[in-house]
Amino acid sequence: ASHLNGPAQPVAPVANFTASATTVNTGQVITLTDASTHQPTAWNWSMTGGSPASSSQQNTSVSYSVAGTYTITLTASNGAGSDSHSITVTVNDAPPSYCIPTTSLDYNWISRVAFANLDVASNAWNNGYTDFTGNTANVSTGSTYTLTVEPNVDYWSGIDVQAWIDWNRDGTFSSSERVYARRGTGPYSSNVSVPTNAVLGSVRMRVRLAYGKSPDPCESDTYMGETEDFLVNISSGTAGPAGWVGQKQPALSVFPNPSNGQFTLELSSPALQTVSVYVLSLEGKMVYQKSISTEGLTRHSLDLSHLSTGIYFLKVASPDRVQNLELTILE
Ligand SMILES: [Ca+2]
Ligand SMILES: [Ca+2]
Repeated sequence: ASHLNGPAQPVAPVANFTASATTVNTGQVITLTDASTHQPTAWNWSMTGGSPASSSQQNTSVSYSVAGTYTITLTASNGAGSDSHSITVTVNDAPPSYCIPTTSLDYNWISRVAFANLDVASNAWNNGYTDFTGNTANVSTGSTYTLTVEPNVDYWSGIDVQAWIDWNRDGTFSSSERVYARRGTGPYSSNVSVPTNAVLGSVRMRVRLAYGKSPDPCESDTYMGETEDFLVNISSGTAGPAGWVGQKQPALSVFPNPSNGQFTLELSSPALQTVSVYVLSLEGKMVYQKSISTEGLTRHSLDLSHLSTGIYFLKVASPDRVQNLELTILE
């Protein structure tokens, strides 16, 4: 047993690392710090889809230009062996920046905005502009929702209420994106239809009340009035089953379908939630199960290539309901 008193035997590393964030916007840098044990001498980072896509430094960083779900793997090695550790990161589209209009006088302001499930009351004029983008209306393409604006009015004549939704998410409110316009006394209420080609995810809605003129979404010289901004989360009305609008179930789609067993599941969820994903055979036997945390528009790979060809049933269960979709696996 003399070797017990000899030099320490080399031990293969146990790979580990920390990430500065696991949910980021496109372009945002994630710092990755090695935390492997047993003295690795080489590091190999796999960051497929990122910039850079790989690194051999001990510590590194990565960013992603396209929204999605990505895997980061560190393989740490020394003379005794190697080990790998992986994490998943979620990349969301960075929100565009918007012009901020100002207003000079505290007459005639917005006291309430309601749209779909959103309903925000505000007590007073707030230097002409209030950012309410912490409040989200959940809508679906192809559906119609009521937009209601309640004004607090000191001078009735010439009140002009307008609203825009940045349907194409390009950071500007174009005239074709004006969803509401009314001059005169209220009620200020109208139906807004969500275009079928609207960009999915979070976009901005701007509501503006002016006096004596039709407000531009950006101008800063309006006499009196107020502007309020909100978020509108747009889900695909064709992917989700009818009746999900305004509730918390994610809209889902799967592509390609049929496939050879490699599917991508796309979920659009208005709020953070955990859903259970099951795949059942025609006989009702569970052949796949996965738990997914989702918020906003996310994509997840479903690897069913180990299953034999045929038809399967995908079930996505949220706390409120179960949604079903047929999957076909081909050769
Ligand atoms: Ca207000
Ligand atoms: Ca736009």
